[in-house]
Amino acid sequence: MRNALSELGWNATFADALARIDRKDVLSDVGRVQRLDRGWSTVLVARAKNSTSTEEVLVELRARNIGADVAVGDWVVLSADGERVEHVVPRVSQLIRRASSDGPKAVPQVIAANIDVVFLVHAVNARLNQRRLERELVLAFDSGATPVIVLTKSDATSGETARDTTDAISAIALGVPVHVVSSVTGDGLQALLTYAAGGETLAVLGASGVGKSTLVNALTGTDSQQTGAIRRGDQRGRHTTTAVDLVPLPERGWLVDTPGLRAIGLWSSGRGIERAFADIFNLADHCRFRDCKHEREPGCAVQQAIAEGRLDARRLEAMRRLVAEEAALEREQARAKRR
Ligand SMILES: Nc1nc2c(ncn2[C@@H]2O[C@H](COP(=O)(O)OP(=O)(O)O)[C@@H](O)[C@H]2O)c(=O)[nH]1
Ligand SMILES: [Mg+2]
Ligand SMILES: [Zn+2]
Repeated sequence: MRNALSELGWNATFADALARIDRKDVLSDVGRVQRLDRGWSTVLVARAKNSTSTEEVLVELRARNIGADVAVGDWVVLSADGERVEHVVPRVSQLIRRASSDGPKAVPQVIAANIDVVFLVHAVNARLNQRRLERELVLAFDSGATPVIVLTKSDATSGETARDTTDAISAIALGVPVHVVSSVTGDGLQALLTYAAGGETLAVLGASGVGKSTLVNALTGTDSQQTGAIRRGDQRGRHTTTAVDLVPLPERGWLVDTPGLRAIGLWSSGRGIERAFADIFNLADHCRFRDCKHEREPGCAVQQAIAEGRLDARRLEAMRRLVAEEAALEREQARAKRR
């Protein structure tokens, strides 16, 4: 068996980041956060299988998060007594959103950390919520993870509908792979597992009811996530995911299920919008004026594409709203920093 920590996703990048942390206590454990509840982390650490063997296994420890800002997927250093999370190793990626989209104060919520690939999950048998997909793509591109679009419930619609939806998405989400799968028949699942073939960590993101938990269970071959399917004698029904959890995949790699997020408020602003709207940015390269606002300027390639039916005006409008939201957030964050 390979080194247990490297099977968990530990690599030279994290080791370098850890080496730069000023640690007084060198004897403390390094582990990965599997689950959070209230002020506690469940942390996976490597231990010798027994006193005579060099083989390692992963074991769960529980530690307090006092003062530490921890997310599922984080690499952490525990205090010598193993009771507290002492340090969080700098993340290579983080899925982060604005915690409340209606409150006046901007507070970030890290949904998951150190994710390599994020599955943006939509149900193919329902009308595509394009505005939501756009937001998810911005969040994913800004996170540092690689987005992949997963259309679930292929068994509940025709192949033709699935192809039309795939084509429509591919035309706007440039360079983002689209997979059509069914967690019921197992169709397409093997292709999703290849994203974790090198030991990567995957996350699923999507609205409630699109089939995230059913997908996680099908991929992991377990029943770790409660799903919305109503069981006999258990009428709790839909919207049942509460905990975020780092779950092992059958061969290699890890998977994080996230609760269904009703709102996806933007938080970090990097080049996410530019990448999620690459089709519009490509058009804008051909506008006559470099600072074209794509309103009434002559020689505007964006307006021309709308006039010719090659670009949906609502998509341009959606991009403008996200740009405005990000600008407002930046002002808010700057104000908070000055305070
Ligand atoms: N037909 C079909 N139903 C599915 C599939 N995946 C999930 N569902 C159903 O969709 C509902 C919501 O699934 P769930 O995994 O709880 O969604 P979540 O809220 O995104 O976690 C449940 O009734 C599932 O049984 C699928 O691939 N095919
Ligand atoms: Mg769920
Ligand atoms: Zn223009």
